[in-house]
Amino acid sequence: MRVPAGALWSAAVTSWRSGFSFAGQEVARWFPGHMAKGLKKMQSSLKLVDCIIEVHDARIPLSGRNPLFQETLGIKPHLLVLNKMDLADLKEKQKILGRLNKEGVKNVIFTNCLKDENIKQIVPTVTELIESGYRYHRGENLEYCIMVIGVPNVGKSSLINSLRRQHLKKGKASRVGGDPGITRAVMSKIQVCERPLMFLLDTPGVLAPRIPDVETGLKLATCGTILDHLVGEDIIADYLLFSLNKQQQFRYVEHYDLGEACDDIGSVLKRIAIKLKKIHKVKVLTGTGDVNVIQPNYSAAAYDFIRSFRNGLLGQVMFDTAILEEPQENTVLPPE
Ligand SMILES: Nc1nc2c(ncn2[C@@H]2O[C@H](COP(=O)(O)OP(=O)(O)OP(=O)(O)O)[C@@H](O)[C@H]2O)c(=O)[nH]1
Ligand SMILES: [Mg+2]
Repeated sequence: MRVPAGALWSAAVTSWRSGFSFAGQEVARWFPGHMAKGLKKMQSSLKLVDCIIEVHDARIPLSGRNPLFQETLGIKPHLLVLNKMDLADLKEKQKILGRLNKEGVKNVIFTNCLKDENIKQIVPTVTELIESGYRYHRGENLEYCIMVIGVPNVGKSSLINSLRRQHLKKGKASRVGGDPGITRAVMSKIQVCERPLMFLLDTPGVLAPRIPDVETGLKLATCGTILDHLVGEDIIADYLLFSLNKQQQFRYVEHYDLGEACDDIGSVLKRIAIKLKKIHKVKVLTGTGDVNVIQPNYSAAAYDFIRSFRNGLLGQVMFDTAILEEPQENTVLPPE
C-alpha cells in the first residue's frame, strides 16, 4: 500500500495494516537460559543493597519489564528509571505514570543518559526512598548501596556513568555498548556520589525467561534488547515499519528520501538499498548458464533502517500506545 507524498501527513489510519501478523514467530528461542545465572548472583548481592533502581526503555514503559525482578528482588525500595526519553514520544506521559502507579510503581523518573537529563533527580529520590523505608536503620553505616537492574541494553551502565559525571565530574566506570549483553557480570561497587556517599552495583541485563506474547518480544527486539539475529532483522524491520506507520511517524520517508510512505517492507527496503547504494551481485542460473544479476541488498538496508531508528534519526515513538488505550478496570465507559 502506498500513499502519495501530498497526502503523507493526513494518511488515514485505515490505510495501514490494522495489525501485524505474528504467524510463525517463536518467542521461546529468543531468550537464552543463561540469564538465570545473572539473576541468582543479583539475589545473592541483595543483602548489601539499600535500594533498587530498575532501568527500562521509555519507548516501552508498560511492557517488557522482567516480572522476575519484582518477584525476587521486590523487597527493597524501588525506583523505575525510564531511560532514552530522547527517543520516546511522551505525549501521554501522565497516562503512563497513572498506569504505572496502578501497577504499584510509584517512583518513576524519565532520563536521557547521553545528555544527563533529569539525572540530578536520582540521588535525592533514592535517598528519600531509603530513609523513609521502615526497614531503614542508618546506624554506623554511612554509605548507600544501590543495585541497578533491567533488561539488556536499556542504559544501566550509561546511567552509572552519567551519575558519576554529574556528581563526581569523573569519566566512565562501566562499559557501554550498542548491543545487548555488554555487561556480563554483577560488578563491584562503583561510587557515584560523595554527599551522600553512594555506590551503585552494575548488573547484566536479564530478560524474562517467558514473555507474555510475541508482540512484546518484537517491541523488546526493536528497541535493541534482544540480539537482532535471534529474532531476524527482516522481521524487526517489518515490525518497525508497521509501528512507524501506525503512529503516523513518517520521518523515515524524509530520512531516506523515499518520496512517499509505504506499508510494504519489501518495497521500502528495496528503495533504501538503492538510495544507500547497498547492492550486490547475485549469480542466477539460467538456461544458457550463470548470469550475474545486480540486486538490492535487503539485509544491509534492514540493518541501516533499524540502526537509524535506534539512533533517533527516524523520530520519536511510543510502542505501548495500544496498551494505554485499553479500558481500565475502574474506568467507567460512556453508555452506548
Ligand atoms: N538515545 C539514547 N541512547 C542511550 C541512552 N542511554 C544509553 N544509551 C545507549 O544505549 C546503548 C546501551 O547502553 P548501556 O549503558 O551499555 O546499556 P546496558 O543496559 O548497560 O546494557 P547491557 O550491559 O548490555 O545490559 C548504548 O549505545 C548507549 O550509548 C539515552 O538516554 N538515550
Ligand atoms: Mg551494561
